Amino acid sequence: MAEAPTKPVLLTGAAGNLGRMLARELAGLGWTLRLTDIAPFPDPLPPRAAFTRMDLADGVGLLRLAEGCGAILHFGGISVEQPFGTVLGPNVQGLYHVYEAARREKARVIFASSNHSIGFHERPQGNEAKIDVDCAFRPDGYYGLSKAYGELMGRLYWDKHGVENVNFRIGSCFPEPTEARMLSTWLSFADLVRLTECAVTAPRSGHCVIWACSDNPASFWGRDHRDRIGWQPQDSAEAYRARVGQITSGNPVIERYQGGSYTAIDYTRGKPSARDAFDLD
Ligand code: NAI
Ligand code: 15L
Repeated sequence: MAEAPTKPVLLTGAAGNLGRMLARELAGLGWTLRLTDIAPFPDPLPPRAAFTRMDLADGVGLLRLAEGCGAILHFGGISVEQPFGTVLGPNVQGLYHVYEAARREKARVIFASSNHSIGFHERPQGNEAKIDVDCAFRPDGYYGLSKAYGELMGRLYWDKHGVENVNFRIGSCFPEPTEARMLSTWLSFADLVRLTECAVTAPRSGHCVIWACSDNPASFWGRDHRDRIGWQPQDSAEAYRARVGQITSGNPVIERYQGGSYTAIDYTRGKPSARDAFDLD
């Protein structure tokens, strides 16, 4: 276990599923947290934590909240597919406010990106190669597009301003896998906590992107920058195969692509019947 960070850490999205879990677990590691969300924090406040209710649209508020912080864990915003206009404010403008605050504080940003930034890559079959983290963005909706934008924002702020950032391309972070796809994409809560610890406490990160899934033999994903922050996942979805391995959608679009059900939302291209129908991809 690494030493707790010496400076406070700001956590956006603190009232969300992952935010609540991180608040509890990181406080348990002795971290001093500033929590924020547009929604009220539903749990008792952990020790050394303060909560401020705020919209990510409030750029000045975020600047104030980030004062003195060494890292910003950015988990707030729209977390599922939504219309373009709904995603835009929180996930694009809000992210810009987070990066401006990080720039002023010389803080590191830990960004909760998503597999949906690359969701239209096909799932590898048999011995087909797994994709590396520098693969092309292939967002599977407006939400995934906002995550691709978020990763690129990190690229820009590192290249131009030296703002370090670690982008977690999260698969499916839930207490347990609930369907066959998650045998590939599942990230356990404990692996996310360890990943967050590594991302914040690593001496240097630069701009890096991590496939944030557990040590799943069926993972779709190959190389990334985890060595830079010293993270290795310790859990595996494989133990759940007997329970969820048969739970599939029966929809050929969903089953073909890594992003699963998100790829089929408002999908108008026609049925993919054979791989060669997509020769021009
Ligand atoms: P969640 O929806 O439970 O949490 C997001 C939080 O952001 C909510 O508490 C919400 O109130 C807050 N929020 C929304 N709009 C806001 C605004 N305008 N201003 C301030 N706060 C706002 O989502 P979850 O599952 O906790 O995910 C956290 C992050 O991780 C999200 O960014 C999500 O995109 C990302 N992620 C999560 C995955 C998962 O499997 N849970 C997978 C991939 C990415
Ligand atoms: C995500 O990005 C979502 O935030 C989460 O709710 C899941 O849908 C996850 O991706 C997934 O792909 O399973």
